[in-house]
Amino acid sequence: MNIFPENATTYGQEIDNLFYLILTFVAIAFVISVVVLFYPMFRYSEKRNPKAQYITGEKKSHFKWVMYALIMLAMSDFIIMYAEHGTWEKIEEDVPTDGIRVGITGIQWNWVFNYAGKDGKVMTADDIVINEANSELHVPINTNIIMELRARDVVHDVFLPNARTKYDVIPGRTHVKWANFTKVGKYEVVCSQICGVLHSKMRNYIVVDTKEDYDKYMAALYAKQDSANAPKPAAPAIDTTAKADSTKAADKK
Ligand SMILES: [Cu+2]
Repeated sequence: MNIFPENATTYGQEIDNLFYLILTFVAIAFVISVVVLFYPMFRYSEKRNPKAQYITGEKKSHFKWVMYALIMLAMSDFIIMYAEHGTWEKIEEDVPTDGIRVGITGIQWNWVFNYAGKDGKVMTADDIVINEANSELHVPINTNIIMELRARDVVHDVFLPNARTKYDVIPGRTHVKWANFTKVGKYEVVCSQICGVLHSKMRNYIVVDTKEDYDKYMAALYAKQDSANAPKPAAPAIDTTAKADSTKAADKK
């Protein structure tokens, strides 16, 4: 049985397992609560107990039941914390350094994607910026994708259901998250904090390509950027050349 969207990352299954662990504890707590609530209604009905009892809870025999509940609650919390700390560390603290860095910025109302430019760094002047409705962020398969998450105007929430990744993005802060996709496909990037009237339009995609397809896609993007930036035959271009020549001439002397 799988009640979740398809998992497409290396750590997604760990998150699902944690969900089921917590669900198990909650289900047990629910059953116990329902029994504790309804059983006394029958056991101590007016017919069987015409005179109501007044219990202060001070006697040990009464107080122990409070302690049992407290111990069970604390134990389940500790077991969950013990089970999840490795996953938390892996996802939140040990962010890989090797991989591809991308920028994902929430604006009213779109997700803006930044690919590194020729300098290999994101969020610099030479980035390739995709700011279109329902746009796609292409990433290669089996590679660490390091995502710099930001918000420009209000609080948004990056949600990648298929990567089991979700994070509130707050203007002025950068948070780094990562994912390593194991399946080729097209996966949603949505906003899950109501951020204004067109919040529901914040639906973009991460497209996981094979490495060859990704290289082809990026080559085309860079070529497009190059042609857009190509110097037009105008005065400034000639000026730059003249300057470079004079510097060379100075070096020779
Ligand atoms: Cu939003």
